[in-house]
Amino acid sequence: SLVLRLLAARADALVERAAEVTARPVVVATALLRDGAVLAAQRTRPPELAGRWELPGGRVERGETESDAVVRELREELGAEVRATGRLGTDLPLADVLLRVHTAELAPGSPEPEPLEHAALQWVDAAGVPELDWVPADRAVAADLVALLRDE
Ligand code: 9L3
Ligand code: MG
Repeated sequence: SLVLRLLAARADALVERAAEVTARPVVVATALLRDGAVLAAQRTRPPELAGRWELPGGRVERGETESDAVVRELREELGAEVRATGRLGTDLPLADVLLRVHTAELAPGSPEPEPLEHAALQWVDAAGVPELDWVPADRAVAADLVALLRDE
């Protein structure tokens, strides 16, 4: 019937769309949590994002799991040793990448995070999250982040 054909066409379009979204390189952003606060990092580049705050992270490399990338990126950017503990919110398709938010905690004995690649770092609690000048992509998970911090 016409209805079934229309539904089949719609299903095909959705499958195609899913393939397109998953084909983008994944960037992991990490909500590093401690004592009811999350670590925010101030970007230095590009000019339109410099000065605004993000959840630290970066591109997942070939042969790496997302958890591997969380651990490696935070080691590179913060000099800290972390454990990936879960996921937060929904995937955010950006212009050329898919941003996926993970949660993490500092490993016992980890050095204190340092801004090795950022302008500054700050621990932000649930009340502070909505106030911060997040980069647009990370602003999208602010509500989920507040809910998570209030639960902790
Ligand atoms: N990005 C957005 N929010 C984040 C991170 C870590 C990354 N929390 C975006 C910015 C760029 C892309 O992902 O469009 C790649 O990130 P980077 O390599 O410029 O840090
Ligand atoms: Mg990065």
